[in-house]
Amino acid sequence: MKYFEKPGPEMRDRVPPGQHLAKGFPVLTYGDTPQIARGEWQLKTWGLADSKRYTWDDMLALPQQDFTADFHCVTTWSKLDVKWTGIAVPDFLATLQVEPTATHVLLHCFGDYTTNLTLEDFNRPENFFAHTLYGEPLPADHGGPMRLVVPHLYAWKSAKWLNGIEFLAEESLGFWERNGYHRRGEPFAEERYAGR
Ligand SMILES: Nc1nc2c(c(=O)[nH]1)N[C@H]1C(S)=C(S)[C@@H](COP(=O)(O)O)O[C@H]1N2
Ligand SMILES: [Mo]
Repeated sequence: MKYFEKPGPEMRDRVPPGQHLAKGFPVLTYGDTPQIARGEWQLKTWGLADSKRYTWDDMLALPQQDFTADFHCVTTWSKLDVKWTGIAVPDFLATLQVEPTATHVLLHCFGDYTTNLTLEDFNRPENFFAHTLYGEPLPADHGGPMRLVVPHLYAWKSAKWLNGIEFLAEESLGFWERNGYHRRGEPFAEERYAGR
């Protein structure tokens, strides 16, 4: 059985250096997969922004969009054209007062996983909170009931089981970033590890 395939010519410019196309959609999780009911799920915001708590219903009341996005894991697999439904980050941020001094966010997840982004890398129209994958409720192993997807950076930035966004005036490194991964993680520049 073949698990990886070489990208065809039309795909080549969409597959970053050192990456291969995965068959299927692999699951990559550090630690256990939490089982969280939609009704229990909440997203908190704090730091240099309003301290708020968004429920499932609060998120579904925001504009819903379909997204097609490429997904690049630093362990060298990529998956193109993943189909999701969710809420664009700028639509979410429009419901929140963020202080002008905020320049970074630290994303927090159930199970204590964290990952960092600059506010600029976070607040992009192609980034989204995802609750649906290929028309089905986002499975728990892929981060359901709600995850973030940040297509332009390596997928460790796409926080599964997201439950908090901390707004900061400086960079605060997340779990993998403290353990040797690059602070930003741009796949076409192969920003895999710190110090590169
Ligand atoms: N909470 C949490 N989010 C996470 C991870 C994790 O271990 N915990 N792994 C990251 C990594 S390294 C990748 S490649 C993607 C994998 O997402 P998938 O399992 O849906 O393919 O989730 C990212 N988000
Ligand atoms: Mo990954």
